[in-house]
Amino acid sequence: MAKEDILNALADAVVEGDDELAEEFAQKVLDEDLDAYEAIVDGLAKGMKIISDMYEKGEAFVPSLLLAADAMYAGMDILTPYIKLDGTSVPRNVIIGTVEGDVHDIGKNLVKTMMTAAGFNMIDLGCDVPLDKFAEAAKENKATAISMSTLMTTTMGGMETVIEQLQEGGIRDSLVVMVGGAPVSKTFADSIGADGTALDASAAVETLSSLVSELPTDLWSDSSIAASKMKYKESLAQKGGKEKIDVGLITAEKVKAEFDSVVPKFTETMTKAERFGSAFQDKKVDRLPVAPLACGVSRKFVPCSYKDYSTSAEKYADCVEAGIKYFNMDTFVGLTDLCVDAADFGATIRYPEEDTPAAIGHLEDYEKLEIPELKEGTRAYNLIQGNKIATEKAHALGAPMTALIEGPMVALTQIMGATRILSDLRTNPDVVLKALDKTTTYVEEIMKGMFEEAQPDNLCMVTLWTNNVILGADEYMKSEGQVMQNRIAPLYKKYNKPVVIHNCSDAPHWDLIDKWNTEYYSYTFYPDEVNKGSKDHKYLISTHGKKTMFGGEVSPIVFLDNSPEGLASMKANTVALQESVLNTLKENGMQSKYMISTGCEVPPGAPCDSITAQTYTVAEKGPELYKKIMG
Ligand code: B1M
Repeated sequence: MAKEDILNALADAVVEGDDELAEEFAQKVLDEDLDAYEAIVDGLAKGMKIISDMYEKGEAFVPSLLLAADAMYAGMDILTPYIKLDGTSVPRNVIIGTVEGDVHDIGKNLVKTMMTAAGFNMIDLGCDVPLDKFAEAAKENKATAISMSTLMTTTMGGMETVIEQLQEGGIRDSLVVMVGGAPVSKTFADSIGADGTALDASAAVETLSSLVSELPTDLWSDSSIAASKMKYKESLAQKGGKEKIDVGLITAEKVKAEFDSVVPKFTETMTKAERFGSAFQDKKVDRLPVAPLACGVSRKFVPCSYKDYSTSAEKYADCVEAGIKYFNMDTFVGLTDLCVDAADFGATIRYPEEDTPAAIGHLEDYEKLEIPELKEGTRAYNLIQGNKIATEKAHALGAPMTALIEGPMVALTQIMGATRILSDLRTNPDVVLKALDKTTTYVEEIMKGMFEEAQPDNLCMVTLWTNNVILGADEYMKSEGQVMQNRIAPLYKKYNKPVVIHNCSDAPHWDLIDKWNTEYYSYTFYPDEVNKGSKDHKYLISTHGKKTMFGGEVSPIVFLDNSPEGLASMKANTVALQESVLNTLKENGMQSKYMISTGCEVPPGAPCDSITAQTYTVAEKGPELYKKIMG
């Protein structure tokens, strides 16, 4: 077989995600005495680049990438021992991980795969990595680079801390630091003193390779480290200490004091329930309803920790009450965290004080998954009780309550790990579907508990994976889509309740909204993902608006900025969004079917006055805008 044919076969094996074929042709490389390194770069890694480019164009989905990575690793295991070193080359160790507080690891795993393909020796610390572990591992392995990912704005600050720790230890100049993940921009990377960032996994490798090629040698010598330490001390002396304050608690006090001093704060002609109910039916209202998902932020009025908010029924209900009152929300969407079902299935959950709880210690065996009994002591039981009290409190304030639970697929990925589920969905679908059947049964139990016991006005289901960024429509319909269609949506109907869906991600499969007769759909709009199917209110109202009430669109990230400019821009954007929504409703012969909200939970560390910049602006300017546009 010609060399070109073998290299192409290796690339094809990776694109197809066929690990047996990758092993077979890797063996052929050795049998034919071809160069192992060339086979990795021009065969296996080339295949990985092809599938990665297809993903970026929306032509392939995450499961294909994960299987391609498995095939690439299978081929590399055979070839790597035969790479001929020139005697001078040293292994280029790269420490990789997702920073503390963040459990998103799909993107990090893809970056790792591409870096491995480029010849770097990756030392993977996993996700939710304690910050000091990065410097520790770098020192231990005399690393060439550190690659840090985060998907959440709440954890971005951790990257700066790692860089400070590297400086303190005198090893910052010994290596390249790259940071990345959806919220990381070039400006952010520069501001924290990172060497570079990149938009996707392929670009990350190119940037890393170029940065590493510029690194001088002898960076790990004692003298170099001592000089680096000295430099850091000098720069610290120049900067002065950095003050870190919790703006959240301080602004909560401010909002409360202001609110309590001028009760009633707003003169409104409709109660919250009347406004929300009318908008739901597209009837005339005094203004559009508003309800950002600011659950973790609302706890600052109580105040209580995020753990209390998400595990104590009473505290949860107190936070709901405070959120409706002080933020003037027209309903409270009770997102506690996405690990409630997972905890009851036995997954270990971490409850950081200032962050959203996260599932860790995923369960190993599908066979061991047992449907929990919904009884006192389970998190789901607690959530039902919490929503029962919260509904009473919300009603006392004239507001409807919207409880929230995670859907069957979110639960399953929390229990077993997302990377694993998404791969197994292709290679072992029956096992995944059986497990999905179990999480669905538990979700159904919780739904019944909510409808019969807690009786909130609405129950919102999180279907995170209804998403073109992760799964194609066909694959989705063969997994969660199927159970949503055949079991979950009918259960809503059985209890005569509206189907309310929260997607929490961009580019969903919009036609599913109709399939499930969805009556409220909460979405996020990402302007950068328009080519993958992310849509804004103009599209959604004109295509699905008559049947479905929409809300969301505003990125939760913008709430982190409570500088005077940040607050001013939030107010201006809120006015602009209302104007645009109202005009779109009017153009489509509608009156009010839309809620101003956020596409996902506002980071729990956000200051309260960034929330009121939205909610109070709607209350203050909404009536005037509504009159002007709708008459
Ligand atoms: Co969550 N989540 N999530 N989530 N989730 C996001 C990130 C979010 C943007 C959704 C939204 O707002 N609409 C939002 C963050 C908002 C914010 O910034 N504040 C969010 C939230 C809020 C949360 C929770 C807090 C929800 C809750 O409980 N209230 C919770 C977090 C818990 C925690 O971490 N403490 C949570 C949980 C989860 C799941 C567990 C259910 C699941 C993660 C599963 C897993 O990874 N193991 C999940 C998912 C899947 C998402 C979305 C839908 C998709 C993320 C993803 O995997 N994308 C996401 C919305 C979205 O982005 N569409 C969302 C695909 C992946 C291939 O892309 O990771 O961006 P990405 O990686 C890319 C690039 O970024 C780049 O290359 C990669 C490949 O091309 N890149 C680098 C990555 N690292 C790089 C490093 C580099 C360079 C480039 O240099 C070093």
